[in-house]
Amino acid sequence: MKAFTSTCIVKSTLEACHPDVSNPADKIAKLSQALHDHSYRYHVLDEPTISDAEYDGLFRELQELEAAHPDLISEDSPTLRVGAPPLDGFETVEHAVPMLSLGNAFSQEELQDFDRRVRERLEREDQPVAYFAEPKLDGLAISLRYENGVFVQGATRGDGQRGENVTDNLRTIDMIPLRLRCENPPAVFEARGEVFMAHAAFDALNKTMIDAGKSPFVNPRNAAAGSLRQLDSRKTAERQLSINLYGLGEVVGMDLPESQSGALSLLKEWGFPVNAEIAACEGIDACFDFYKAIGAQRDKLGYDIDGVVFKVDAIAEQRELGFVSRAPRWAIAQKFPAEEMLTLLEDVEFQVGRTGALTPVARLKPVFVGGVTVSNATLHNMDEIARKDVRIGDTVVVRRAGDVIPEVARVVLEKRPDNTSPIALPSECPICASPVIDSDAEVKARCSGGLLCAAQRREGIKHFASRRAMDIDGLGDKLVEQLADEGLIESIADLYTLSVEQIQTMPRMGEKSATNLVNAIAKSKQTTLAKFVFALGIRDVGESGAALLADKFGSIDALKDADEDALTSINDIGPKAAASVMGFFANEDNLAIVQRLLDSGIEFPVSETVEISTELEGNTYVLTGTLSTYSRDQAKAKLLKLGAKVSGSVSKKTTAVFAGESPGSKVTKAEALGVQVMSEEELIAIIGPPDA
Ligand code: 9MJ
Repeated sequence: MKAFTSTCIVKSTLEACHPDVSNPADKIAKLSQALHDHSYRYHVLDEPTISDAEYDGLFRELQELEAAHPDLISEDSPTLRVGAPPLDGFETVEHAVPMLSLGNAFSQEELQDFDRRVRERLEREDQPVAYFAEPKLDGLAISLRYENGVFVQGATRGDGQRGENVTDNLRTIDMIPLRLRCENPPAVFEARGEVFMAHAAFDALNKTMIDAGKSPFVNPRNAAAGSLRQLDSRKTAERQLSINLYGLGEVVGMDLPESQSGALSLLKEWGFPVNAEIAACEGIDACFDFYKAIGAQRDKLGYDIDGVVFKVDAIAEQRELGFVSRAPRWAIAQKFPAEEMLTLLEDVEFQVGRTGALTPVARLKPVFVGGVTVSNATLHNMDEIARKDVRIGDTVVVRRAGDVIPEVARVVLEKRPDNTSPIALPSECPICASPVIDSDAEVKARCSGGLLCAAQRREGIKHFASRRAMDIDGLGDKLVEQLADEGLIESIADLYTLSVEQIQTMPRMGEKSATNLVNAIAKSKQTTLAKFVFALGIRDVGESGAALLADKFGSIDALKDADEDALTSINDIGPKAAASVMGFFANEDNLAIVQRLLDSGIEFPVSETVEISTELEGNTYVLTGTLSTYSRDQAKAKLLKLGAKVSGSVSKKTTAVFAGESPGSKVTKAEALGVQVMSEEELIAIIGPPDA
């Protein structure tokens, strides 16, 4: 417990801890309950009733009793907050319900666009939507899992599907209840929120770091991330981390609240800290007013926020709106304007990406902006350079918003000296000297070297190893660079020939880390066809495109032989992606690499190919209202797989409208146009029930 401010004592609580109980189990239970209560009063209600010293006294008493009776230490004992012995690494845990990311709005217009999309989808064009507003905390998203009311697991967001198990570390955060404050806890309850570090804690931590001769953290967000990701949770316990909860994950054994505001009330009632600066906003104008009001108070909050999150309040409406990619359609983060600083543009170099695209990068006189020191910033492409009229030697405005890559926003022309020089696109690749192609059809110029170009190969290897591709644990960008610098790998296929002895020869690589890497590479051989296709890095084929290709063709052999008709028969695979797939497999070097990968033992379960239904091919459907067995996105995906098109609006070309509950104006329009309207039962008769 940290820094109590009140010294007022509630006698009944202390007496409750010192009753005439000779039974140690009862005494431990009573002391634990009293410590849980005081922690809740201090952190959630902000109404402490005992002093620091008194709390410490109770805590020590419990520690002594537990030391004498280790078999009586409960899973949610307050003494576990001091940390546990160090771990070798964090386990990965799967989120039962994915953790979402948020779409961003950077202007009032973008916020209004969001609102318009929401109203259109909800078919209530003329009625304001009830939103709920929350400050956007700038920390790390986490999920806390309670089973039968007891905190059992805490995880980072990771990629949204899987995160790191940081339970021991989270347990050290006093603000997190180790037990839900409710009578009949549900079987499973996941609370989601943000771990962050308040300014006071950040300043104190940096002072100790500097006093100890260590480099300080650059901003509170990095300090929070560094503290939460300590393998020794006793170190985390020494850091003053804060947490606020703002959502729910998996919940089993109870009815969900009907609104976001209801979810936050429930979280607060059950002992979780919830941000105080939250508000119901009727309509988007009220949201923008809230955004301005919070922006004005931003410096006085005592912790970093980088914007405001607006969420459609009614959970039924959230369900109706669904998701796009990993972001909900029912929420948006309105960001505060990016931080900007002036500095000198000293030089420009060209970076070569995985597909050969050349990106001009400004080398800058280092400048502190948006919480970090920036010495490189993207200039995007030659058109942007021309549009902004950037020259070497200019004073430029550098912008960095949140996590995004720093960019040169504009030139300060008034400060332009006489001796600036223009930025020219090189005619040869700076890495492999192959000719650079600058076609009008594309924004970016490209190196024509393909796999001959070391930069393209390196970027391809980084992509191949990344989490959503082959997921080679521990093989990050830096290590790929190092392996390539040492000449140990030239292509993705070389990864599977690496030995412990070879890796060990590299600087800062012991036998243990080399063995771990070789094991991780071997482990990646068990994968799925979708991930493998994505990992190959075929141009214009992203993660969902790769999944569709894997579904349709079922094997690399079938995909290799696919012609344009077969490829473009998949909804969402257009002629450009089809040409890229065919181009990739027409290249002998690529074929040789794929063969080497397969020969090294990469395996995926052979999936059944999904036939395109002739029944639905050429049909266009519209989904409206709330379906009870499917979400609209799931129904759409299934229709797409079966060859149908799915549209957002009804026209004479619409084959049929599938109407769930409260369908609204699309049904009226269909009837007016003589388009068939079908029920959810009829939909299921055509596409079958949802996959298990
Ligand atoms: C933050 N960072 O404060 C969400 N968040 O909701 C709040 N983040 C969120 N909500 C859904 N208040 C996904 C992320």
